[in-house]
Amino acid sequence: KAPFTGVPGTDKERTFIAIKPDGVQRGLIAAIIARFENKGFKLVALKMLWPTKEKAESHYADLATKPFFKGLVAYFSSGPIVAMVWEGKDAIKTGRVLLGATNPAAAVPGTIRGDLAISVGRNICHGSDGPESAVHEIANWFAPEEVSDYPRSLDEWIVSDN
Ligand code: IDP
Ligand code: MG
Repeated sequence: KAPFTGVPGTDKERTFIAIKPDGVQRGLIAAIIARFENKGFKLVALKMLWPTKEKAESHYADLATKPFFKGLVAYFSSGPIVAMVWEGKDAIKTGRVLLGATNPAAAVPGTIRGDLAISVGRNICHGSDGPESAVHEIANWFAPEEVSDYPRSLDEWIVSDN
């Protein structure tokens, strides 16, 4: 059985994806989930929660020295978010591709931010940027029993290298 944070580099790679408070307020939950679901990734955990300032700070700990950190923590804890774990081959890297560039002004059309957002301070979604942050973020927001390890009969129609 895979550790609940996933196994990077395998079909069990897992990434933490969140719909930020602005994405929830704007009614974009279903639209954002659909991008990941339609792509073929497997949803293994999902919940709505209102982040405390402390949890937002630990989530973004690596950005603590940035000038925008205080505002970022206020933004991320300003309302409920939808926290998710998505699984699949290259889920971390490809998840970032689906989100688009951090600044929506630079995000290409076809990406979530490129299609649905304008401003870097209101870019509607979050995705882990590498294997270490995926492990840290999944463990920051989820308990092991909240992540479901399950087979999908469709998997052989979604993943093959030959
Ligand atoms: P990412 O979300 O694409 O991984 P990071 O550099 O990790 O981008 O930054 C985390 C979040 O901080 C961004 O998604 C965005 O909401 C916010 N942010 C990043 N840069 C700026 C900035 O220059 N001004 C305001 N907010 C920023
Ligand atoms: Mg980041």
